[in-house]
Amino acid sequence: MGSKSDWDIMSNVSKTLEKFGIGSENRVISAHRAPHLLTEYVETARDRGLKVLITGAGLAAALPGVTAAHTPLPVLGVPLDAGGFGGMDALMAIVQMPPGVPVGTLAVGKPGAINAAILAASIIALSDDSVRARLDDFRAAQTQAIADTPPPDQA
Ligand code: RP5
Repeated sequence: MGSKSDWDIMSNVSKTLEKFGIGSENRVISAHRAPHLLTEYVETARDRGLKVLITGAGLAAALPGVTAAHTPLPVLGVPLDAGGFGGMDALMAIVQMPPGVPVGTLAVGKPGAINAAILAASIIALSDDSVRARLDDFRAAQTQAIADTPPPDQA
């Protein structure tokens, strides 16, 4: 994430990944304030065994795009509301990548952070039977938890 101020939302990524038995590294590396550190981190990510990079940033939100520029790994981007435009600024910055350098862009804020982790689990599940089984269980439990009628006092 681009700032420690993003952690309140981005902590939902690692919490969700844990449900699928997926470990993660959590790092604050700003594309604007620490550009050289970002380059080093991203360029070594694949050789260190990382499979998916989940990025979250607000305001100009360069982090996801710059990350994608430095690696062929799948890069997911979570736009964050850091004030001003309700996260629309970050959403537009992250989703509008030039052809050839994709960022899988999620919803603004907590829903996006949770879905980024689930999408990463789906990618990892393609080559990991344990994660695949947990993902199937998660989807089944989610379906099971949906009531097919509203509570009596709202009917
Ligand atoms: C972005 O600027 C960060 O991702 C954060 O969302 C926003 C504000 O950062 P701080 O000023 O709180 O460090 O780079």
